[in-house]
Amino acid sequence: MTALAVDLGSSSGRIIAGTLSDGVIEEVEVHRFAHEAARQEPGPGSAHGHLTWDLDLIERELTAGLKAAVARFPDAVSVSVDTWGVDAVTLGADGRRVGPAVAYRDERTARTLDAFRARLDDDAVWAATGIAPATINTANQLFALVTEEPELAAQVSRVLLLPDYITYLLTGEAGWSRSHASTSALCRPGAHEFNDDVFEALGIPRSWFGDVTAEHTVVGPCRIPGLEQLTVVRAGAHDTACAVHALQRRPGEETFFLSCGSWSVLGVLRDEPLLSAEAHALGLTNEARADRGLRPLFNITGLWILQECQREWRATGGVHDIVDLVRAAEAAPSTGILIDPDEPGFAQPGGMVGRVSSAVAAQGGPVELDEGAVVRVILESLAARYARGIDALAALTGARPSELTMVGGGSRNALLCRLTADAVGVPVIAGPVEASSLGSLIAQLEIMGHLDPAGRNGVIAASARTVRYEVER
Ligand code: LRH
Repeated sequence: MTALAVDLGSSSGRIIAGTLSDGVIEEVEVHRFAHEAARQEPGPGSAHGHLTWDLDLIERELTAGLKAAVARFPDAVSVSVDTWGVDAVTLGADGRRVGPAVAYRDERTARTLDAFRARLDDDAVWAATGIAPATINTANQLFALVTEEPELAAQVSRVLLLPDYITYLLTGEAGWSRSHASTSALCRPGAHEFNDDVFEALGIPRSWFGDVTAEHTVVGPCRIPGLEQLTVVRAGAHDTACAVHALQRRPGEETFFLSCGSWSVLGVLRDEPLLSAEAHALGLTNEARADRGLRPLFNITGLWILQECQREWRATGGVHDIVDLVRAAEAAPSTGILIDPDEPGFAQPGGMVGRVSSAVAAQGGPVELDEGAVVRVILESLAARYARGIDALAALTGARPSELTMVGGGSRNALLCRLTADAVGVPVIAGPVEASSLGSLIAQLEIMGHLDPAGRNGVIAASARTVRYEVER
């Protein structure tokens, strides 16, 4: 029997079919499409313009992809949707979208940050939610909406988190999935309920949201013609929550993880949030898993820095293929100079090659860097940031990993894996690459009663392709 994972990332969407047989999940990518946030110019509706997602394209691609998946896998029984965090969709009273689907990197939250802090400062956000204050958070985005566009806000009657919006299209059922809701900074620590005080302090209508919806649950039958055979489930709405569901647990040990995509998400699995002042000072954030547990973590600006450089090199006819770039980086001598990926400028779109080069030159490094040298600086800097993050997690939990599991697209980057093993000082187990989809598929099979959670470790071991990198230096 087969389950379907809809995994929407910030540069591509994928539909992956997973068939369970003899304790192994065989994954097949049935559909993939590219998409990206695009700038919408200022106009009558918006004085500033916005960086927006193309939800029409995403909806079209997902529907076509699911139809192709069902045609190819007639035994498909279930589907679940996961996406990146923090973004949400505004709906009017008729249940249709109102206003643009603004992307979390839009500058509206920087423009309204002082006003946000005047109502809820960083310490208050942390105390009320256990989430690291950040301009990308849903709370900041909705505050920007009510502050800058009150007329548009007045037309909104409901806000659905992005994966829940797609689930709503598939089923007609509204919900606020806990793992994704936890990234909003609108929930109490632990993310079992929304925090009404946060809504009130920020002037965000509480009526826009219902209650936090438990995951590992069935939503209902799919209502899209041709897809009625699918039961829609909430396997985990946030991509990182799904990814950590595909982690093997070692008995008696804390489970650490590094999920490497546009973001590098470095954390540990826990039952309770880590809420100390030290955790706040270190920039920790307590997000939720799909299975009622938590995953305290650092959201680090990750391979986005490299992806933005690739975008520029592609436009200017430079080397931009990732395989060629990693080869060039391997051949490039180390400058010994690191950038700090946490610098807010590295989270912004555009001009990334210049930003990396200036940061290197400002520290006395070479002024002219070729593609390979730029990539090497980025990867060495990420590896060093991961090592600092592991030290911070060790200070907060009293535990260190004996090996570090690295999942997501970045786990395919052998140079990054080797640099990480050397910087952290423990072997890296790289893979699976598609951890979010594997986690979603496992959770779906558990929810549908086809897989006993007690056997999860064995299924992961049999299904996940991994490569081990030893510490070399
Ligand atoms: C990674 C991720 C990450 C961030 C976010 C915006 O895809 O979900 O956890 O919170 O995107």
